[in-house]
This record gives sequence, structure tokens and C-alpha cells, in this order.
Amino acid sequence: MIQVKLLGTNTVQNLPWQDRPADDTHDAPVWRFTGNPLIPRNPAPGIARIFNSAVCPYENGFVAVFRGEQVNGIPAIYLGRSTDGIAWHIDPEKIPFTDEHGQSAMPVYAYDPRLVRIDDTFYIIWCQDFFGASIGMAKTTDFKTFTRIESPFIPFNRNAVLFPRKVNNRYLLLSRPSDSGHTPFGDIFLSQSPDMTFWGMHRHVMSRGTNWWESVKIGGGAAPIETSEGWLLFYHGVSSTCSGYVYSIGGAILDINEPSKVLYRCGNFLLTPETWYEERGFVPNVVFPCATLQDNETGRIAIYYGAADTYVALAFTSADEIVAYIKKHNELTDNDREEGKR
Ligand code: BMA
Repeated sequence: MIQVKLLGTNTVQNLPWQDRPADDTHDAPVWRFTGNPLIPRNPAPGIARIFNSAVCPYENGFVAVFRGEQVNGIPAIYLGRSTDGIAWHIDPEKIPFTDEHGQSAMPVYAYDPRLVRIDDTFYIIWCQDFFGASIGMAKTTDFKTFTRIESPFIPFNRNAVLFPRKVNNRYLLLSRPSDSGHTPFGDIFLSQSPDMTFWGMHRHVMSRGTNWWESVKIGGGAAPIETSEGWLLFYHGVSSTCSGYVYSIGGAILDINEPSKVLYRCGNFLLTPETWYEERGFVPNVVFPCATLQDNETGRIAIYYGAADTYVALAFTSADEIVAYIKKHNELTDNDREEGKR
């Protein structure tokens, strides 16, 4: 098997981990944490469910930005802290976003947050109302003050994910332009910025797949992981069935210097709903990756994903195994390979 090096600076030695069970019969080398789901329903006053949430190493432990579905049905973002990445303390107050003058600047609603560290700044990226669904962003260095920064896009766009470092001296953001409803289409695009304010030089990265499990739409998941083989991307792929959409986790590897070029894309899903907490919930049959933790030394990767729009769950893989699996089942289309500029 190839030896894959994890190269990112956000390496963490104490990431949560379990070895793959010896009797695991799944085709893809991704296995679930036996303690799933991590957070029960009604985890704090006023919050009915927490799911589709992101984590980062911070100080000696971990922080999370949680999508908390409030009891009035409106999603908001809450802060969590953990020493082991498994047991979480959730702040019962919403994250207090402010503008650059320190005045309160709370989004009307906010969902599917990602949390990405670039140098010493942590960026929170989420979906919000901007006269239609679009992307909200904020930054913090201390998890006490959270300052909003400009929205990168006009509506409609959902599902934005930052790269953990600049490439060619530009910040990179993956997103999925969409519509105002349940969006029966969607590809992943890349946008670039010199300053995290002005976004442009848009490139197409990947189209929804020819394989059925990702044939309706796809969207970025966890922040791409820098490896010796390219940027390892866990994303979500959606198929349409008689009883609604099914969300699975897919994997691809993007060119390290030109990430709009896909080098490998796995024709098989890596994880698809099959446990009770993925099949049963507010929206059944959803696994929705939002973050990873990884350790450069061991190549271990912990994937945090939302389950059934109700729970946060955890799965594991290793850099060597997952890259080998993606390469073995590689199925690229012509537009995956191209720079994505027309
Ligand atoms: C998407 C987003 C996600 C959600 C998924 C399944 O459009 O709204 O937050 O997990 O649908 O309901």
C-alpha cells in the first residue's frame, strides 16, 4: 500500500480513535465510532437537535461550532468544548456574532457551520439568509469575540468550505450554487480571494456524479486535508429515491496547486446511511460530513458528520487506506480533470 503523508499544520495527536473492527465487512475503509451518536436529542435548554457541525483542535482540547435546531425550528450556531472530541460541553447561548465595531450582528438563521483554522485565525462559515440563502462568515482568535466578515456570495448558495491554507497566495472556498428550495441539482465550485473579502476567479471543480448515489447533487464536506497525494476531500453526494433524498459521503483527491483539477474521485460511496441514528430522525437517511481531525504522525483521520439531521456522529479512517481506496475505485469525468474555467 502507498504511504500517504498528511501535511497540514492542524495535526492533533489526541484525536478520538478506535481501530477498525476485525470483522468489519464494509467495502470502504471507513468505520463508525461505537459510541455514536455523540450528542442526544434536547441537549440543552431551547435546542431540540444538534447535527451537521464542525470541530477543530484548540489549546489542549477541541472546540466545535454546532448547528443547533432551536425549539422554534430556527437553526443557530452554538459553541462547544471538549477535552477528548467525544464528550461535549455546549454553551447554551448562541455564538454572539458582532460586526467590526463590536455591535451585535446575529444572522436570522444559520446552519451547517464549518470551522477552519488558517494560521492563528479560526473562520466559521455557514448558510444564512442574505435576502435568500447564501453564505455567512466570521472569524475569531480566542473563541470569545466572533467578528462577522463580508458574505462571499450573493444568493443562492449553500455549503461553503474553506481550505486550511492559502494556495498560490489566495484563500480558497468551495461552495455549491443552488436555488431557494431543496435544490434538485448542484456541483462543487471553487472561488479565490486575496483578502477574504473579494471572491472571484471562480472554477468548476466537480459535477454531480454519474453514479447513482451522487447523481442529484454534491457539496463540499470537511475542509480539504493536505496530503502528499493532493487535497483529500470528503464531500456529500445525494441520490433521489421513492421516499426522498439519500445523503452519502464520497471522497476525492484534488491537485495540490490547482485544486479545481480532480486527480481521483471514488466511484463508490465511503459511508451511506445504515445505522438507526442515520436512518431515523428528523430527515431520515442523511450522513453529512462537516469536519475532520487528523494526526500527521499516525495518519489517523476522524470524520465528524451529521446523521439524519438529528445527531452528530463520528467515523474513522486512515490516510493510507482511504487514499488507496479512492484511487482503486477512481472514476473521473472529463470535466473533473479540467481546470474548470470556461
Ligand atoms: C441540505 C441541508 C443540510 C441537510 C440536508 C438533508 O439541503 O439543509 O443541512 O442535512 O439538506 O436534510
